Amino acid sequence: MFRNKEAVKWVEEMVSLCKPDHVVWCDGSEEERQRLTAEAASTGEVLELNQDALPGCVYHRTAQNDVARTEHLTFICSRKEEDAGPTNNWMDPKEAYSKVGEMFDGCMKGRTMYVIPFVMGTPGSPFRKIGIELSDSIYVVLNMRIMTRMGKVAADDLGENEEFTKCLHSKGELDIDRRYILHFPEDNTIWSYGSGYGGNVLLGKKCLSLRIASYMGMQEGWMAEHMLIVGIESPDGEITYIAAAFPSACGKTNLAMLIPPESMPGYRIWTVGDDIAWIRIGPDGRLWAVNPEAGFFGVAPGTSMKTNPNAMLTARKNSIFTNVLLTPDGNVWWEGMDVPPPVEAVDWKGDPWTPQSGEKGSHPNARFTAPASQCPVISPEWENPQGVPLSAILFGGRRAKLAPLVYESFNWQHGTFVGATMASETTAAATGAVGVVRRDPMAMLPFCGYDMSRYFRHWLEMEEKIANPPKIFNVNWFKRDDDGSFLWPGYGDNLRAIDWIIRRCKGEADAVETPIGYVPTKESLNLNGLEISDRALGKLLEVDHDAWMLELESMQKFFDQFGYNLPEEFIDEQQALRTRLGHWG
Ligand code: OXD
Ligand code: MN
Repeated sequence: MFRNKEAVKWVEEMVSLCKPDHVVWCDGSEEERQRLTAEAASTGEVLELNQDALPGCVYHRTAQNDVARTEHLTFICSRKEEDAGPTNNWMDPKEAYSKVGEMFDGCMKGRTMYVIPFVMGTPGSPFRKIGIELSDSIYVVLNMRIMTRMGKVAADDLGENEEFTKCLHSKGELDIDRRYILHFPEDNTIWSYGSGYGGNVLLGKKCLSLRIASYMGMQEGWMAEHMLIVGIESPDGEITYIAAAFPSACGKTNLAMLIPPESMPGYRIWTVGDDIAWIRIGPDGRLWAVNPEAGFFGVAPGTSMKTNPNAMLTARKNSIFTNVLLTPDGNVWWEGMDVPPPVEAVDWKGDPWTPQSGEKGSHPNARFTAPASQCPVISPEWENPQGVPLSAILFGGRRAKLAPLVYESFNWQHGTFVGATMASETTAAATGAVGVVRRDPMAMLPFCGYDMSRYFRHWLEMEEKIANPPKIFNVNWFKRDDDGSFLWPGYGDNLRAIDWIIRRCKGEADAVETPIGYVPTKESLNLNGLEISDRALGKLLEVDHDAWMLELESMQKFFDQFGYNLPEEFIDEQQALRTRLGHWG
């Protein structure tokens, strides 16, 4: 299957390092899936679920210390420390290869190494990237099979000469003290040791398609972003594409598959991607976005037939469920599934569980891995090698206070500043405290593969190359009232804010100019059929002068770490915001 000499040579080198008992070259066939599933089932690595209820589905539990991305163990190993920037962990590549090389040495004795060629993007597209992951985990192979175009198709696409990303993974001992996720941008190489959690080990996803690709994009003049992509069809049949960056577990999958409220007849949603966008300038001077992935790795808890029926339907077959609750009849359940819990079951840790036990049955970061092609509203354009043209880019996060429901930035530079000053309450997708506000520029803080101040400059420099830039907006579905309750219903009703955005792009919706940007007038939002008090709406659209003054100080603290490397444009934007607030207050 493999003609690529470079690939064969590299695999041989890694085999002599890791010393597996066997090496299996994956072809991505159905026969292979069945064989590997049976093998993993025989060792307990996966469990076959009830094949009547969930055909082709399997279940997996990770180690209890290995349930989320471990940002403190994730490193950018650029040759120069300053190229990793102040927001990334850095390790000298020589030290990294030697220290973690010792861990890889002999780590696959008694195990099999799977060679997984994969394509991120549509095979044959000039914009796709090819990687080869070597892993000692069948769970990884089965996930990569869903999340990427994997096997023969990738080996064929690679052909003889092309560059590919060298991805090496071993579960190692699953010991958190011997866990490292290393990126070598200058060598187009990723090493992941000691974890079995998706974000750390499905190396095509965060590691290649964001960290390594963001570095490639900076060099090659395109952008790799932590964004969903969705097409919104309005009642006149026109489809407008938008991309939206929200931090992990803030509802990208829900927005990408949104069901329009009944009171908005004629609208349809077309999913292109739920997590990653690769964005380039098209011949028409617009930005065009592709989803490099082939599947969804979605957060299960909170996903239900009410909140995201399309995700539930997508994951009904040929899917993998990780760290959810397992019912006695081989089915799955999680908190927020909106069906009664089983009377007794086995929880994500493998312990007996009852609804009375007071413990969560599934881990808050439990996941489903499901093929994008099974999504009932997958866009007919989702595999278009050229991507889809973007009319708007949205930034957003979880903010109980401050950020209004939606506002539009004044221009590209201001929009870049809005993205760069994004903040959000932390979630269970990464280890560490949950619910703490942290700055997360463009939702890329954990995923930018190089110095973030250079990344900001890359965004700013794109401006003059984009003849027809999309408009940039900020949204916040999570604003709370003084008693802690959410002011906005969220989910399907988020289409009302999106609808305003689309009409703004067409110059058809009213707004008030405020110091932070254009905020909708109450009348300009389509609120047909929505019960919301005038007071709540007022709070949702409010721009609180004093709170924004404090926000300026907090932005400053975040920016301070970049020192003189912070783009001057951001200092200008901060000053301009301060002046506008001064005139307004
Ligand atoms: C993800 C994440 O899994 O952002 O998409 O953690
Ligand atoms: Mn993500």
